[in-house]
Amino acid sequence: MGSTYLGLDFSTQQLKAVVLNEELQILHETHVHFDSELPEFRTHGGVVQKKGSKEVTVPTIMWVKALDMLLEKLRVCGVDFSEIVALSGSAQQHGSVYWGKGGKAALASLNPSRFLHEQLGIPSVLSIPNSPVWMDSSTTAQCRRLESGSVGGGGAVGMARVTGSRAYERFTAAQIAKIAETKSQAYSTTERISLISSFACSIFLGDYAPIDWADGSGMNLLDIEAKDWSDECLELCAPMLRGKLGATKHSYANIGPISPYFVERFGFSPECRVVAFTGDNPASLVGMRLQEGDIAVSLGTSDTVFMWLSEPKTITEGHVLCNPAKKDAFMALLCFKNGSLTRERIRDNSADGSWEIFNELLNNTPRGNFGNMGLYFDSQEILPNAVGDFRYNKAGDKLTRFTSTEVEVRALIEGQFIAKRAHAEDFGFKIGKGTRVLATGGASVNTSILQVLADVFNSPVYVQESTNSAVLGAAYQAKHGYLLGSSEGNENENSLEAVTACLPAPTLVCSPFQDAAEVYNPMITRYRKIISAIGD
Ligand code: ADP
Ligand code: XUL
Repeated sequence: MGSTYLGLDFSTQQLKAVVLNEELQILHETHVHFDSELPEFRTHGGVVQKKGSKEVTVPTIMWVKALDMLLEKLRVCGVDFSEIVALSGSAQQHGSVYWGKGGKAALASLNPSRFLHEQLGIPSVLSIPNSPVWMDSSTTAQCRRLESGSVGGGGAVGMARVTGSRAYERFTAAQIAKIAETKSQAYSTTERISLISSFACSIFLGDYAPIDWADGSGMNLLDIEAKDWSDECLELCAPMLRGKLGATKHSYANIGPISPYFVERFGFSPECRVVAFTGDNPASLVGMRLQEGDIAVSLGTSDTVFMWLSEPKTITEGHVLCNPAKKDAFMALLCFKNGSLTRERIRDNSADGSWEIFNELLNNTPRGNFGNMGLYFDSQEILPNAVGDFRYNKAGDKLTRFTSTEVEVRALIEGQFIAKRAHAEDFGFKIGKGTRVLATGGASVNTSILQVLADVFNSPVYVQESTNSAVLGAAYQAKHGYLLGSSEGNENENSLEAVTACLPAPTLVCSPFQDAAEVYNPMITRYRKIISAIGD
């Protein structure tokens, strides 16, 4: 009998799963797409947002129903659950789940003859039915309050020094603070607050799962060097919070055996281990086997850029998180909210909804786009802090539209990558001779887009076999945590590097053209001028 590993990813638009063998090769892969397969929740792009509102939520039970469906799909595609020796998962970051007074008891006594969503979707289990998610930007007042305290010496810089980020609207502290203020009754009956990652982990564990350090770094509550909640942050955020958050654990902690529900309903082995779940960006870092000096660019619902850091640094534009692969390391993360959904909007308006036509238009325009530049922020962007469409011609005049669809398409893609490079350089990233750009996420299948990425970064772009690095990372962590065991011995022998050494190197897909630096270096300078003017 072979041993296998299960990885899950509760991403913004879908729930994904992968089953890997001992050599970490993919045996099965499946997903549940929220908008199309769970239409009763009326999500758009996986979330619910009233027109004109900054509030963005998800009915928490949708993720549970998606899990019921996903497990059935895995059964149908022939997965032998009894061979899975360990599982782990990842989830969109920052979103929060509120367990009511009956949460712990419900998790411990799930009836295997019924679906999970029938048993968990009741008010005594979930004290607040809708989870705020990372796209929410309704908590500016709470952010200002969090930064007005004396955390780390006070202000945005003090908050960043302790928690790795200044107070951000989508981060969990601001979201919890808003719930404690506006839904104080429901807050007071909340027994536990989970991140989406630790929520999903709790279901498999049959008990409240700890929040891991990497995803916990996206909350403005964790002291990322002490690896414990900051009492100052907790006090500024909401009453009685330490007890509601529970303990924290490192990201590959082997936390316990699987709940009897899964043993009886699906035939999992009672020995199957549950390894801590983490955020999708930390899991992607693991899935891409990022090395120091590399830069990873993930092109999903959000676009993100991440890098390995050996030491933390204090920065107010971007985030420092605990590293999910190594306990004493860190990672840098930049998040751009307007990723795939904005690319889809321009594809629909300029290319008849076809990626093929979109790519033709992109390939038919020269690097530098005749001096035109565009920035497109459908919803309030994080980096830079802006919303709307901004188009400029060679002379720097602001335009309402470009003269052709091909100029529009190239302006979008160049603008998105120029922003990524400029903000990564602000973070301290330096392009060198050995720089590798590792691309992942849904849009990384598109080599026309990746060619622009290679040119803007003047560096080769690599991909791996699967574009779903978060779900792969989760499965690698399952093996990593499993081999370490609950005793946590053999850290070096079973480092993530050692565990994943059997995998092939990533594949080179695009190299920059000779003139790339000459074309794009001045455009980076121009981008900085444009965004400082937008900010004025
Ligand atoms: P998430 O994990 O955030 O749900 P994914 O990383 O799975 O998202 O990416 C999904 C996105 O991939 C879709 O919204 C779609 O726009 C994009 N995508 C899929 N195929 C292509 C393609 N050929 N070119 C560009 N983008 C694509
Ligand atoms: C990261 C962020 C998003 C979500 C969804 O800070 O908000 O990337 O994790 O992918």
